[in-house]
Amino acid sequence: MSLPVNDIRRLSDLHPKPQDINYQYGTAGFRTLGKVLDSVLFRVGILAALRSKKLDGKTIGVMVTASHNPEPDNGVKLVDPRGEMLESSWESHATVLANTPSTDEFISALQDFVKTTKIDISKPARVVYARDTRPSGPALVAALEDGLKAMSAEGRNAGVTTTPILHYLVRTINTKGSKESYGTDTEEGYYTKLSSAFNKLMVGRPPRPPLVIDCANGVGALAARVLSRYLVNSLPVELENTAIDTPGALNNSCGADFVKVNQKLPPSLTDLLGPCQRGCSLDGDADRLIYFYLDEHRQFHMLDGDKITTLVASFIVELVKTVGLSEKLKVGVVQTAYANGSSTKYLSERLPVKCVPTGVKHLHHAAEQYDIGVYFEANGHGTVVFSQPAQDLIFSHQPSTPTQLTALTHLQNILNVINQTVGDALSDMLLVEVVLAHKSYGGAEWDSLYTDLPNRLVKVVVPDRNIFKTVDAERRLVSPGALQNKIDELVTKYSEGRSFVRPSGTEDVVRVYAEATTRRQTDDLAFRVAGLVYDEAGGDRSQRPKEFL
Ligand code: G16
Repeated sequence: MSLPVNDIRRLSDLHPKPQDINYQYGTAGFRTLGKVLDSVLFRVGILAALRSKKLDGKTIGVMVTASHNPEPDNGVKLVDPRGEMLESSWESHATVLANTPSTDEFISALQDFVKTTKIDISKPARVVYARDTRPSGPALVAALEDGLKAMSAEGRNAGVTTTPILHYLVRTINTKGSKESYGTDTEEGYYTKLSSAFNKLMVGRPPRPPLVIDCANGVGALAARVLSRYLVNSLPVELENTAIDTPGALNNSCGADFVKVNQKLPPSLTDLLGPCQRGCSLDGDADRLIYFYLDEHRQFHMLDGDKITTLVASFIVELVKTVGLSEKLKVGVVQTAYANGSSTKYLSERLPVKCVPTGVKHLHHAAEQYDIGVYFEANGHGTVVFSQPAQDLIFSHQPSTPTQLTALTHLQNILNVINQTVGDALSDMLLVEVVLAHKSYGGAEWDSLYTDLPNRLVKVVVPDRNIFKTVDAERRLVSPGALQNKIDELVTKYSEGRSFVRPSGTEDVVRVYAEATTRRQTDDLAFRVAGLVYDEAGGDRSQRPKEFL
């Protein structure tokens, strides 16, 4: 059987590739202005069908979202059968196919691809897809559906939902009826699984003040509203920034990325959050989570992905120890270069810690090397993964004392609160709330586990970010030229100074990270490095941002 070339040609002509754009499957799939993604979505539909055929008809996921990016952006990423990110070797195929200039060249590239990758076209193709609330979403989904139609793939439209729910659906569809079943393959199955485990974990815990959830005016607002109905007495919540139909509101002065980058409260929450009340921000597709609280002086404190790692990993280690399984279940942590130096120091003194390049796919795979792997990027994107033997042990172990039995039951319920497929803001929020309730912590107690070094993230717009090449888990630059030496020299002048530079995989910018012992020194270091980056990349002198030193 060969490719349905006539159908592909007919439909591909309806989705021509713009001549002047070079697409790239980056950190989290294709991501750029929504209005130039039509041909990409059509081609991704075909690629998803081929991926399914290659994997013997397993269901592949497609999520249409640009997550934390501004509203005019959109994007698309593929999800592999266990709910994890697309296998990295296929990313370059995706880039090649997205960039073939004409329908004829696209078809010929597809034929080569099918041959070299040995795809059996006679196999079935199954794809489940969803989108976030962006205005460009419906047209892009229609283009994706044309791609599926061209391949006669079986498509399941999961509608408007969060990225983590789409990942959950992929895993549950593919494990249905097997002994590795991950739950019921519906949204209701997702809410029921998470909330029933959460509700059990909260039995007997004292009532807590309401949690304010900043929904970034995105799809998380819909999901948080549904979830809250399942949490009637266990977690009172107040949903804010829920304007999903207001043009321009998505991620605008709100959401996890806004809070992390600006290190301040979304202005819309200023009058809402009381002293010592905790709140959290989701991002545009609800796969990132950042917590915060105001102290008694109404001073803002942020609790980011590093703080979540510390809280969650310490609690899991404690439970494993109480159950008596410390020798059999090794807990480890995965971070990226963005992790605050203080968090890495705190964690490394207690647990194995690995550093990998940015991107959940890298963290997820590294975390799978542990029995229990806790991974969070500082930006609040992460989860906990349990190996299959670890899960089997947790559900078959026979405890010897009532204390062990209680801890084991908690561990089992925690496993069900966690969405192991990918970072999930709502699941992570429930997990954090469980730990806070069990430890009787408020924001201040949690925050006091270690003190963050002041840090600063700066975006630098350059003519071509692709000239920036990194090594050593993105901690060092090898290109352009002598830039790394200049950064090294600068960093030595700051107490506990650290800085690195890397091209973003989701935005057309270069990112600069810096930390040092004081806020003033940190900002000075960050803006000096940003200035070096701007000049080295040939940025226009007349447009040079005035804060760059
Ligand atoms: C995506 C990835 C994250 C990554 C982030 C920023 O998040 O899934 O792993 O940290 O982009 O990546 P970069 O610095 O390369 O732009 P999201 O929430 O936007 O999907």
